[in-house]
Amino acid sequence: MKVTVLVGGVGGARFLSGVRELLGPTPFPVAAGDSASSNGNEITAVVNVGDDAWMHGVRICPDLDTCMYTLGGGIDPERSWGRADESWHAKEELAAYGADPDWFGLGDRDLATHLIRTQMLDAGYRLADVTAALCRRWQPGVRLLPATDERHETHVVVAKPDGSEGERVAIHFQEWWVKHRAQIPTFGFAQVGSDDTAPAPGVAEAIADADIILLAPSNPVVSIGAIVSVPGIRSALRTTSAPVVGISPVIDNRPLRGMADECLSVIGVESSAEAIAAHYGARSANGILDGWLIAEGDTAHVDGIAIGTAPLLMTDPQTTAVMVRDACALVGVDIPQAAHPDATGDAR
Ligand code: FO1
Repeated sequence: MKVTVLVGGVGGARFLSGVRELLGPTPFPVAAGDSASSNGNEITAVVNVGDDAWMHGVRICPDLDTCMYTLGGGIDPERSWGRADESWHAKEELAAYGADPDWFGLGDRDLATHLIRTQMLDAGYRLADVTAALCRRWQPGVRLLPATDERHETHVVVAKPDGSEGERVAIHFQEWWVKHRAQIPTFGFAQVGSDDTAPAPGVAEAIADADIILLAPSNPVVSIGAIVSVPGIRSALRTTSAPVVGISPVIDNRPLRGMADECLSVIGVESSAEAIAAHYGARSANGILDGWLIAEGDTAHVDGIAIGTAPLLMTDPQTTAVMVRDACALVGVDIPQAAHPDATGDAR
């Protein structure tokens, strides 16, 4: 079974843990033509790179690192980003020199990841190869692919802080998210990067050859939206023979984490299971969804999209695995119980 998952940061990483729990780890490295894991399953995550930023001379890839650390056992469990047992000496020293930015949590252990990545990028390696090299250490048990190797950053159009009425400026997503907590007047999002942005090697194939494609319950705008905005990815989703199923990022029509509601309101989409599904659209109507799994108690009716309900709290990989099975079943893809030796029994 080949499963391809579009993921952002925290929610995406948790969801991936459930996919791995259900299907079993994908051996590393998965090169084209490699035999998949012992039970024939292969999980590929197409990860958002819109959050990526140059800071203090190093390239930071928050969503790739959050997935790698979460699945590799190095994530800080409280923050859900960055490394466990972290220290902040480099950050403090940079601040003592007045180096900007001083608002971003650059951890000492995390810094090693950014230094390795920056050195490899400088040596001419593609981001996909850098990610594979970093994963040799972390062994996430799924293949992590950046949506694109190119710069494709999310920038945010906001009111100019000290500008006159109506003046606007674009700031990097991280500044909007971390420094301002999205609490400043915001007018839109734009992807900034190279003109020849294309899906990273392996992404188009992972979408075309999949048995099923899952959209993790990540931020529909700055995570899933940023991935789908990579030229070629939306058309790949619309033409693949695999069914595409999304998992709603809201419960009781409220996002669980992050600031999905702020992002959705900026683009004029209500933070409801139905509005988000309509925003993604049915594949039969120029959109990208065949199925949409929503929280029990929420409702959604969108022509052309099969709606299912399930408990959507990702409390642990075993619980999330049940949710993943439900999402697959929604479009007739039945994951056999024995898909993975210690796959969860059907609790319900
Ligand atoms: N999120 C924060 O809210 N504050 C931070 O200081 C912060 C630092 C940081 C450093 C490395 C990294 O990989 C992620 C980091 N994040 C931080 C999360 C980051 O902003 C993500 O882009 C968002 O969580 C959205 O996925």
